[in-house]
Amino acid sequence: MHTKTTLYQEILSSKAAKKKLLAILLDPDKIVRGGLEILAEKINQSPATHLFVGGSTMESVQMDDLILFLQEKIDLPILLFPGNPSQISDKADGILFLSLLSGRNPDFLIAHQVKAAPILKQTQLEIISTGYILVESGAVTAVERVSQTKPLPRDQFEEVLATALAGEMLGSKLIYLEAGSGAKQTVPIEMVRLVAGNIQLPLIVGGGIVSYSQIEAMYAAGADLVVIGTAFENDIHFFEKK
Ligand code: 1GP
Repeated sequence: MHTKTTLYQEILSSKAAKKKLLAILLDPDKIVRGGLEILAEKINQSPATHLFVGGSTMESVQMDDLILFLQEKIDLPILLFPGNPSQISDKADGILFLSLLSGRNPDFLIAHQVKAAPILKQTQLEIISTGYILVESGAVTAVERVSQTKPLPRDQFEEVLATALAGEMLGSKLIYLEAGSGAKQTVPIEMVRLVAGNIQLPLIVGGGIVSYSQIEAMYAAGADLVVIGTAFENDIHFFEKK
């Protein structure tokens, strides 16, 4: 178990030291139980610095079992990346406490958070407030479907930056630019550059990133942490193919 309150400090220190971070996102719905041992082995061999765990329909009881297994096998901080409050597990190290700032659905802006707060209060999880910004990526993604919100258009750079700035001013600790899991197109590189250059907060970028060159391009544009979900899900050897 990683020590409480240090995860965010570690992210800040990494940013200050220009050490780039990489999270593997595991969607519990898509994990094949029989494949967990090999999955853990591949994660351990990968350059990942964090594990994000989250999905759209997962029940917390299964989440507990999965996280306990991962804690035992993998020495990386585990952060929940929840689709809804039922996915909270106190077995993880922390939680990205998301507010979907790009949308105008109050459920995902504040109502789920109100429901989650008393539950989180009972846990030891490190809570990391995250301004979550969905950017259009060519097709309807699960985030759009589940949240019933529209992503921000991919040519509206100023709107995306204004949203990120609002998140920073509201007190988010991280900004997450999201194209959506399995997105056809990533968040535009120039949009990442604009946002990274105008906020102080660590910037997470994810969605549709399927190659090392894209990861490097996101880092070069100013992303502090890149998230890889689908590419690793589809190919467990992804990180061996640098
Ligand atoms: C989704 O940003 C993450 O929330 C990761 O997306 O599955 O496309 O890598 P991918």
